[in-house]
Amino acid sequence: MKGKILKGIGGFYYVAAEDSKTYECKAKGVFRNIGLKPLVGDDCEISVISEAECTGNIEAILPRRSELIRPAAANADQAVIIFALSKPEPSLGLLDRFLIIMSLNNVRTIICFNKEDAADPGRAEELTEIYRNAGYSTLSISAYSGKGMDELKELLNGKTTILAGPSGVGKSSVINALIPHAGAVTGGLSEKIKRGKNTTRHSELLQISGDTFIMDTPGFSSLYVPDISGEELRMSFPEIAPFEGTCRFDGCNHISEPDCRVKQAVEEGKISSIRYQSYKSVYEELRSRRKWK
Ligand SMILES: Nc1nc2c(ncn2[C@@H]2O[C@H](COP(=O)(O)OP(=O)(O)OP(=O)(O)O)[C@@H](O)[C@H]2O)c(=O)[nH]1
Ligand SMILES: [Mg+2]
Ligand SMILES: [Zn+2]
Repeated sequence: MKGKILKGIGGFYYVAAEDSKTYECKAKGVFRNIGLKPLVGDDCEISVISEAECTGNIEAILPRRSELIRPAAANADQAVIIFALSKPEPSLGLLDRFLIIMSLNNVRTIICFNKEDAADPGRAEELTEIYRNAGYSTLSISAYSGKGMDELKELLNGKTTILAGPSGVGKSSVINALIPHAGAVTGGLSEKIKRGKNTTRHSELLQISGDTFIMDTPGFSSLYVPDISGEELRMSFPEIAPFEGTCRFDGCNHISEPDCRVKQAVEEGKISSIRYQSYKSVYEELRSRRKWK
């Protein structure tokens, strides 16, 4: 029987099968032998052990459309990254790292700034403008008031979307707003450090309707950009990429080279200086790892 892996905890996989039941399955040793680990979002073939207890074995993983390492997910068509406009304060450097990683994986990303209801006036516009100008789909939303939720729903339609972001920004709250019976557990912020409490511990795929799925994931607090070339880094900033080949020097890194069109665009306010700072900071980090080619 065919099915889809919704969740994996402690060696068990929860598979929504064709008969509309969810089976608790183990993955047979055969996967380990070939170095394949079932992922949430995988389509698979299962054999039923007990119909009454809804238990079974995963026999085969069907070919993947896409594969993400962190958060681990198979078959995601796109990602929605959520940051709160405040509480917790958004780290744009972290957001930019996520965008680089998704670009390297060829996964389209939509940016959502949540908690619009609690933000200072003008803050939502300020941040959405930075990212819209850079070329991203950007929404300002509120899981509480429902603002922007219809537009978000529209963007999710017919796709499998992975919902990612730091802890406490409202990922699970957004899921509950989209799927009223989802019952995702949500948590407050820690008083002292004003961060999330890592309420969601395991990724879980949920069905919004028909072929529309969304994955809740645990919050992250740091992201590692893999060792990539200078060109790959430049290409993963959609507002910097078009300048390739237009500066005085071929392969200009847009750092300290003379006659750099990117630095000029930053000075003229055509490229956000916040985004350019992120670019520079990742560039320096990659360089300091000394694997720079
Ligand atoms: N003011 C406001 N608070 C919100 C909104 N959405 C979520 N919250 C609150 O933010 C806190 C964290 O929400 P969660 O949904 O648990 O956040 P999360 O991103 O799933 O966090 P982790 O599971 O820890 O990664 C809770 O206290 C929510 O009630 C919103 O739109 N406005
Ligand atoms: Mg959560
Ligand atoms: Zn340049």
